Amino acid sequence: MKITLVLPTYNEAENLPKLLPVLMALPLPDLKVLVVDDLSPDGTADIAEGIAKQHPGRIEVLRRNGPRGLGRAYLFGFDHALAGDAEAIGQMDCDFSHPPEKLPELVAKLASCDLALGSRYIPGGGVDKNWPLWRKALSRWASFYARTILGLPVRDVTGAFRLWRREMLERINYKQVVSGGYVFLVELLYLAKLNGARFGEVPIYFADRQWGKSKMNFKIQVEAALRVWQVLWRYRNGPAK
Ligand SMILES: Nc1nc2c(ncn2[C@@H]2O[C@H](COP(=O)(O)OP(=O)(O)OP(=O)(O)O)[C@@H](O)[C@H]2O)c(=O)[nH]1
Ligand SMILES: [Mg+2]
Repeated sequence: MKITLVLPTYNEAENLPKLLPVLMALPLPDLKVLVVDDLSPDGTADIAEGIAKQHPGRIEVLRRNGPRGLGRAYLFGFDHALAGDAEAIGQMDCDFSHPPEKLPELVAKLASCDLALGSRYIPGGGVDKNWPLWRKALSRWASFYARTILGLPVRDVTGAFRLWRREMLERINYKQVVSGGYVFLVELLYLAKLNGARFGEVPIYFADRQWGKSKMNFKIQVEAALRVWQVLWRYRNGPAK
């Protein structure tokens, strides 16, 4: 299966040179990686270009120079991936929180679903053992809360380790997604549900980033939770086709 993995990066100069070789060594010969960098001041994009030269045709680097943002970077990457020949499009963080060795399991899962998710909250999954209790509780609560409000049939709704069948990603008309941050991820799932997606989940252990700076905090998560209601309201008359 031809897979294009969209890898958004912002200041990942430490992680990217470790992650790309691991991805290239997976037993997925038709895997391509699309690095979508938002002009990281630490030179992530240049580093990516250097590594890309060692893997001709398998790594591409896109430099965005609009306003930065994870959601926007994904939408840009999706456009590019769909313009190519990918049969499946992946999403993944670049900081090893999403175990790259689990990607083949997502690929296998996609045989029986339209969207395969790396999931922290099904048996066999988990979150970093060093997370403080408040963060564990908040993350679990956020997933429970969002999935209840939106009726999502999955356990982990804010994770970004995902693999889409091309047809499903095309069908959801993702250009209508307006949320940023974690809610961007929730909104994508909701659109998939409204479009009749079959979901699959693969357990993952989510480890905290070891290198590079964290942008997580309490405020970001609470704000995200409130915005779930906006998502529900936005599609009250159904999604745009
Ligand atoms: N292109 C792009 N990528 C981003 C941006 N913000 C974050 N990223 C990338 O998106 C992925 C997830 O971001 P993280 O900073 O790891 O977010 P998080 O996992 O919620 O929090 P920490 O790991 O604790 O920092 C990483 O690969 C980041 O490099 C952005 O504005 N633009
Ligand atoms: Mg992270």
